[in-house]
Amino acid sequence: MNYRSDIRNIAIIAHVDHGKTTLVDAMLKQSKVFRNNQVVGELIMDQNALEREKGITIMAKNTAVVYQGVKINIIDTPGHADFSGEVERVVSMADGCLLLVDSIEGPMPQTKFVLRLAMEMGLKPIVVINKVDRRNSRIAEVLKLTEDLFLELAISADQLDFPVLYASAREGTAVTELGMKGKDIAPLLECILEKVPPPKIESGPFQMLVSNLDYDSHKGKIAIGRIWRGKVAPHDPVVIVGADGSVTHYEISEVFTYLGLKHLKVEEAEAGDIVAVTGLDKVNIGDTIASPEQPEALPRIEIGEPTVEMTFGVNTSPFAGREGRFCTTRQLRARLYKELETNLSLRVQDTDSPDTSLVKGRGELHLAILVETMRREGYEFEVSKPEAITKIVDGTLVEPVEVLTIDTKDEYIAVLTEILSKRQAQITDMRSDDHDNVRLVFHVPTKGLIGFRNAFSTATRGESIMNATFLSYEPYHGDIISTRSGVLVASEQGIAVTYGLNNAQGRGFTFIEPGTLVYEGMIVGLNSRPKDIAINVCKEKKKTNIRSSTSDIAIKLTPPIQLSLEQAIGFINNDELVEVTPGNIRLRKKLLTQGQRLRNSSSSRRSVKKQPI
Ligand SMILES: Nc1nc2c(ncn2[C@@H]2O[C@H](COP(=O)(O)OP(=O)(O)OP(=O)(O)O)[C@@H](O)[C@H]2O)c(=O)[nH]1
Ligand SMILES: [Mg+2]
Repeated sequence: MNYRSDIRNIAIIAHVDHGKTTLVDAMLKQSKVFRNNQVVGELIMDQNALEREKGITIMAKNTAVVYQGVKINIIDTPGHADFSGEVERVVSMADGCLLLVDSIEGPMPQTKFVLRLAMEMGLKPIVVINKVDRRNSRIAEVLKLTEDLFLELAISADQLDFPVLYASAREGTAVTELGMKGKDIAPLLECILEKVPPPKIESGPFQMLVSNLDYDSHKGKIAIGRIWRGKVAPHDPVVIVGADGSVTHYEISEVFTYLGLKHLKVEEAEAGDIVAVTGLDKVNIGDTIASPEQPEALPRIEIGEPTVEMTFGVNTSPFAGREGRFCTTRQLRARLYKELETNLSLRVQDTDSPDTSLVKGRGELHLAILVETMRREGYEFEVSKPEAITKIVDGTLVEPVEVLTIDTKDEYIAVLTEILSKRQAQITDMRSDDHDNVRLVFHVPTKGLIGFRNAFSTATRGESIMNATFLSYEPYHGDIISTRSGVLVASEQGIAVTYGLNNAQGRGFTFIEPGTLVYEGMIVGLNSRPKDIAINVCKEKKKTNIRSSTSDIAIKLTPPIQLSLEQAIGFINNDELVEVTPGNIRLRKKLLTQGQRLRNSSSSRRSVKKQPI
């Protein structure tokens, strides 16, 4: 077995927001891959529009820097638990990893998830305690907790012997000893060269595993992955070994390697490197591309199962087809099935209705990002309330359960425990510090977390942080009775006016501005009582000839609550839908007229002997 000393392949893994992408910025800047006057900004790798808006990484991405003549291929991964499939997809390209841990937050549930994954893949981790510049950092304690995590997760003894660096990714510095003054990120790059094993290379005919796909309007599909054996050059004949073992013959068009943000066209690439190749229009993630001389498949990538599902259907609202470019069943289905090519932890299933598909993902955010992406591409459709996916194991109904970690203040403990107990959560840990900060840990069924984020932000006035990570499947704990009050439903189609909305505000909160087009059955607000009520928000004040002393006083409306897409998805109940178009997000009842809803509720009352309390 040979090694390539001129390459290192590393993945950067961590809990959400611990600074992975910022650390990549620091490495890119230090290695001078940019022109001196080039404005590159922050979070350079988060190039997708939604990533930039949300300030989170959604897709794993490759880049590379050269340090002391050695090329370091870097894979930046997302830290949010909903995008864990992305981490699972790409870690097999690496030989080592940087495990980042925030110097205040310490190891979090997702830190454990990604470290376990790295250990299982046999990667050698380098621990980077990040954000050491932050006031209140508790570095020694965080290091101790990280060591405990290693003890818990290590598979072999040598995994316990890991180097530790202390970094401020934002300032672009890293040091090997606590207390040293950092001046640049070089100590980290040196540590990577020294501690990450150089890639092993097998001699023999070409073989690479496809870990990612990209598209280019000129080049077509781009397959990205690591070469495990042999060499590849433009015009080489190759075969693709598919999931079913099928072998298809192709010719490589072009070969690229990474440097900074660029793809470099090369004449040849060798085992150990991470490359992008074009010319293979039928390739999928997980396939092996190999020389026809020895077409052996590499083990396919294993991805965890989805935990949450919702329906995506053709828009059936009275406003259907007005705003979207792609509105038909065929277009919607084709788009969803196309998504499966790159979004590995997603599943799409046909339903009894030809207009509706069932889409399964790793969490509400995973699905919401897909909804938002499609909306921006011009799709128009409707989605249902997300539901946790249950299954039968050995004759028992089981459901997904998650670990929920909340960082909050003492004053919110009571309200949070109350909200969460209705959602079947059980507290498993509670730790406070001397400054009224407290960390609460719960085990909660996934179904109890749906829509929880809205309630959580309101209850803690946006001052707390929550994170949830899949724990295990457990026997079904029973249904949760809706915790939300009723809604205000428009009783007529038309344009909402101040007078009508003012009446609605007498009942609760409204979601729309005057001038908004509404249809019968559209949800326009939240009732303060448990039941839904129909209300005519288009109703004008009756004109009279008598001038009253108050008639000239303008009505002052309370500003409406504007729900974001994620909030809207978390808000709706089972008998409601979110209508998504490029221009609008509307909430609606599934049954639009009051008559239909009344008939439905009386027939369902007849079929249930005892009403739930
Ligand atoms: N004070 C301080 N802030 C940092 C440091 N590194 C990152 N941050 C900040 O932490 C936030 C999150 O940084 P990111 O680099 O996006 O974190 P990430 O791990 O890539 O996040 P995800 O990809 O969404 O999981 C940003 O606001 C950064 O500016 C650091 O060393 N010190
Ligand atoms: Mg990131």
